[in-house]
Amino acid sequence: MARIGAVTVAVGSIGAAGAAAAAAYPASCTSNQVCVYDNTNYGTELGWRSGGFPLQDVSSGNNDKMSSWSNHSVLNACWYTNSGGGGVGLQMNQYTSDPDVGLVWNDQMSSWKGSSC
Ligand SMILES: [Ca+2]
Repeated sequence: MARIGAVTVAVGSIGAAGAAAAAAYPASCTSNQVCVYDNTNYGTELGWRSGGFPLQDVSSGNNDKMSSWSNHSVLNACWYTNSGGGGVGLQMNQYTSDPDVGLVWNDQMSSWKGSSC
């Protein structure tokens, strides 16, 4: 009896997590926008571009500050640790958000584009 109960709970948890991930855009990142934020959990919006935007450097004031992002567009996007698409490129998949890029990649974004890496 206890075993059956545990299985039921596990299935329910998977369903809830999947639904939350699919709808997890910050309110500030509306449809067709790719948005980047200072601090984790979409703390302060550094800026946004429409999906498919060309490669460009981050402004000097926003350089090396990004800690979270949201891609609310149909196209993949990419951010780079150096200007001009240099350094390491990290994908921001279509219809995906990341509330915390992690310690290794925190405060490194220097350029980005609205297409795959
Ligand atoms: Ca950088």
